[in-house]
Amino acid sequence: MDKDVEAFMEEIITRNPGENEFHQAVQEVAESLMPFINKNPKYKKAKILERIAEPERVVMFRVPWTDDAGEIQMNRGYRIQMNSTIGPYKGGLRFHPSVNLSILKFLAFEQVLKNSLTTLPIGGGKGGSDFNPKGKSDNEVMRFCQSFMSELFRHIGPDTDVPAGDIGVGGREIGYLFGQYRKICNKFAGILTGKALNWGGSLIRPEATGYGCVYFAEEMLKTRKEAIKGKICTVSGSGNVAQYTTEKLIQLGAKVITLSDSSGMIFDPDGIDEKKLAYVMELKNIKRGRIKEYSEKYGVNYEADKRPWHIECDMAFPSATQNEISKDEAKMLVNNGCICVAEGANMPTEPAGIQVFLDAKILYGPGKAANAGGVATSALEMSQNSMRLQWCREEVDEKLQWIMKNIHNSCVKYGKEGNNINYVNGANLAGFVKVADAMLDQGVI
Ligand code: NDP
Ligand code: 2IT
Repeated sequence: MDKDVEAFMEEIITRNPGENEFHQAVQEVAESLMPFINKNPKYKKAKILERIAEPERVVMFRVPWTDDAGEIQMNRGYRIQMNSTIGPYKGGLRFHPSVNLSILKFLAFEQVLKNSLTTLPIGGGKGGSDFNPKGKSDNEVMRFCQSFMSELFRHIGPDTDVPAGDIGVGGREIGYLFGQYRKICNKFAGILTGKALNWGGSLIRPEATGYGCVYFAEEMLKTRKEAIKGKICTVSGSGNVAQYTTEKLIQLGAKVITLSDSSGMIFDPDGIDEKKLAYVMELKNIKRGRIKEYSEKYGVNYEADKRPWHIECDMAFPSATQNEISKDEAKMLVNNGCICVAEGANMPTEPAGIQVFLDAKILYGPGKAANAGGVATSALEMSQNSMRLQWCREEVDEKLQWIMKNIHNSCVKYGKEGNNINYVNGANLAGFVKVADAMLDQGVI
């Protein structure tokens, strides 16, 4: 490891003991940025790297609620307000039993650079709870969300911090959270994104992360005179991002052959068509069932406790969670002829796996660039709320496509290395410069 990165990381590890995911995210960025910062002493002198790795504010709170049996349950809520230099804190809420400070700080840190890349005026934040929505009734989820918002409301606002969805938080949860905010604040305000269309939501927001990821992959392919049509694709996850990644890939003529959840994966060599995808959406979003049921309905293979990366493909779209592609799985993908990996999830590839992709010079689009379409469209939802207007589907989709092209251009500008584009360096540098310059402008605060 570079000596400056090593010294910097020692400090990060001492200040944030045990927060492995946070260390991982910061180290990747520090490795990209250190040579640039050393060449540009203004950033070094102002200690920008040290400052962006320290949240502006962390809120942690008790979330008590009563289950259907009348038993009192207790969870922990969080909101990490990481950086508001270029706009209000913006980023999702994750409800998953694994949620802790390390995971939310890594997500908030990534979010700052991602949001900067979108071209829109949004700062970075992330929040959530160790609440597990699986197996809970709608009423239990509602009571949990109401209790969560009964504290969160003090810390958010249309010009302060605007949360949205992430793992375990979709339209249902955003509805309950918004309702509680409206009741206790007596305000109808754009304090969350991912709202339903009939109360302030934006068209295309549910689709945006998946669609955006495919648009980004398309831009990457163009640099090698390739196209999506006819490509065999593996997708992991079967939630919001996986579903709309699959939908767009089908629309563009690709064949999606896998999906997964935390219990296992399905392999459908004939491809998941629109009808099968509609079944997945009903299964996951309404029945809240397991992906295994797909294999029973369509008579395809199900592998318990497996991820899809051993299946031969042209393109891979990790869309479930962090660290879901190991070094060995990355090697398997490359050896099987995969030419493009576009990350719908945040930090899905382990550092050693990223190195495999970079060494093989395949098209590797890191999450903070490839999945930025979701938060970008959230920012478009904020614009529509501010104007009290609603744009049509085509208008939002056009803006999303333009934004993904722009993010790709920024990655090319900052990541070009000879004939190759290093999208990791490109995204980290492009995201950093905008925030860093704004921090210089605004002084030591
Ligand atoms: P959902 O909750 O809708 O879906 C998550 C999917 O990933 C489910 O299939 C879930 O399986 C699976 N999954 C979750 N945790 C794990 C785990 N620990 N191991 C294996 N599988 C797991 O979430 P999203 O689709 O919204 O989010 C997926 C990823 O995309 C996350 O990394 C998120 O941060 C990222 N992202 C989301 C955006 C958005 O707009 N929603 C925007 C940008 C990035 P199961 O049902 O079994 O839990
Ligand atoms: O990781 C992400 O970018 C999200 N979960 C979306 C955040 C948002 O504010 O729309």
